[in-house]
Amino acid sequence: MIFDILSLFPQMFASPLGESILGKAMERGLIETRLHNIRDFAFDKHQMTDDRPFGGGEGMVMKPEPIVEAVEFLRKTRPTPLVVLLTPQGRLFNQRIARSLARVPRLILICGRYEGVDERVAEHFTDEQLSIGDYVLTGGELAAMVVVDAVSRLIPGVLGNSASTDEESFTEPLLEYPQYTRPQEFRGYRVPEILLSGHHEAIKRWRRGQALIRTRTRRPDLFARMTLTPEDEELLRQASDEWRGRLWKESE
Ligand code: 9D3
Repeated sequence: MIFDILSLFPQMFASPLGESILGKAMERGLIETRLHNIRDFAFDKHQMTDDRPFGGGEGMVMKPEPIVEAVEFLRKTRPTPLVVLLTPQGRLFNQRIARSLARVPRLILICGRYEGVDERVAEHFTDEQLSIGDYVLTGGELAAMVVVDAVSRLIPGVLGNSASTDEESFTEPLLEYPQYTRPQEFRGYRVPEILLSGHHEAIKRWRRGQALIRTRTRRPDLFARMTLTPEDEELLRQASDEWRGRLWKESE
């Protein structure tokens, strides 16, 4: 999988993509990131990449020529890339989109800066526009890194072998249960007794109950999409009772 990243700040990508899992995947040739400075495709005397908005208004807009020059240069080489623009106006990136992008052999990720990119780039020279969420970033770079990370871990071999990413696509929209490790008591806070019991079936049920109750309280949007079994209903009741008991004890 090849990621061609177009940015005015390609150095921003060095460390996040060079470390840890993605760094290893890069060394092993499973993924490749090619960083391109948009300024290198600005062929006027001052290598201008931005200009004032037509119609007036605050800030600057990225000029279309350098970005389109870069895209057309990269499009000439195989495999033919899918062109993605990172923009607050894009489709909301999610795991389903990550899975579909992981099947493409090559992506061009265009990172905007300032107030954004000339609309003609978005409209006529890209295949897809993506946003990573409803908050304001200073540019598309961090959003591109999120996409590279989420897509790369779906490439076979990138995560070693352990937890299969195929499985993820079939699992429920459920938050995970809480995890604990040693020590058994940390600053007076104990690990839930059930996890030390060695009773594997009971532990499994407790974890399911925890996952269900956290999803209901923290992510009602996900919870609404679930179909609960009668056992789930019972586990939820037990988990809520336990939770109420804990609140009660604390207020005593
Ligand atoms: C404060 C500037 N805003 C005008 C009132 C518009 C604006 C322009 C450019 C807001 C953010 C940006 C830079 N952001 C991105 O390029 C971006 C982004 C984001 O900000 N949030 C979530 N996903 C993305 S993808 C690209």
